[in-house]
Amino acid sequence: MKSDAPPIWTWKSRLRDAVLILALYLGEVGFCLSYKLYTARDCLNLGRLCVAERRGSGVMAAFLMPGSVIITDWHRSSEGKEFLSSIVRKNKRKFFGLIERPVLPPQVAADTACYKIFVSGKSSVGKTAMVAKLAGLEVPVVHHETTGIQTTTVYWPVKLRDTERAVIFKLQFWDCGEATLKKFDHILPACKEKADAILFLFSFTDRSSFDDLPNQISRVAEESEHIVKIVIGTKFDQYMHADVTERDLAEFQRTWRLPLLRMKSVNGPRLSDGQTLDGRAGLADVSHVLNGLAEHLWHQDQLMAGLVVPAIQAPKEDSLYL
Ligand SMILES: Nc1nc2c(ncn2[C@@H]2O[C@H](COP(=O)(O)OP(=O)(O)OP(=O)(O)O)[C@@H](O)[C@H]2O)c(=O)[nH]1
Ligand SMILES: [Mg+2]
Repeated sequence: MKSDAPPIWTWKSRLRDAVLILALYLGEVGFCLSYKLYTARDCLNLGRLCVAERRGSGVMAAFLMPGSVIITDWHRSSEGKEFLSSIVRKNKRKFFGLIERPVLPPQVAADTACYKIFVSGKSSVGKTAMVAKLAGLEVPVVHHETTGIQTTTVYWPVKLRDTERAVIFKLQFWDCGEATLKKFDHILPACKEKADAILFLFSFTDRSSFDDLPNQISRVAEESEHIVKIVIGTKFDQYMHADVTERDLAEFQRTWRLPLLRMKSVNGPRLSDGQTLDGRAGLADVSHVLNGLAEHLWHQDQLMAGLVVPAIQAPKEDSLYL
């Protein structure tokens, strides 16, 4: 039977359909390809972002070269000594009450920057001893477990490298006995609340405290983005009996990319009365730690304010604060 209706399949329509199918097929392939490329690029970017995030604000931190933010030996200059006289008088460290603070002559006025610092580490690693040494207090020779939280304020004047401005750092250390921390669940959140820095302590004479660092960092630094994280090796004066080698430290820094400081928390020389600790000598022993801390705190503030970009560098041998 013949029909007047135009045939459904003509060579023209077949050609058109073939072209259409080919175009669709190519388009599909193109779409798939571009989709795959897009997702691959995205994954790459995501990976980069994650790495930057982890390095810049998460567990891994930006690594600063000592002296890149502040002038490290400024406290030895005549101008620095003038500022230092606000925290040392007649070679004695000054101690400040709750509503007191260092007083400077009007012509050398400086801003004060306040920070909360949580000191973390296994029992007897030297947390209380370190804070005492930084504050110019008598370092306890025997270990007495810290019960509860002990806060100590330390003032430290620094000169910023870029603006040449002097700033007084008010560092409030939160030291908590490890036993208390484990016993009461509310202590760790209280110590971490609004903290600007966490110091992870290990002892050079206690290998287990060093091996425990990764565990400690991930436990304590959890959800602590934008907080400065610094590792401090204590009992460095006992170097001859060290259980942790320089190689271990280099390996650790390669993996974790965290700043590392060394601390000798032992009482320094005393003044002529044979009793009072020599404040200037005590500060000279700890200036590298106070400078390192101040430098990272200031840099973190600048990062948060978007004034600088994260400086991710590989730690170098000479980039250790000694
Ligand atoms: N030689 C030397 N001894 C240190 C140093 N740091 C701490 N110590 C000694 O190690 C012991 C324990 O130090 P603490 O500071 O009390 O330990 P902690 O970490 O506060 O311990 P908990 O409060 O129990 O968590 C004390 O006898 C200190 O004198 C150091 O740098 N050098
Ligand atoms: Mg203690």
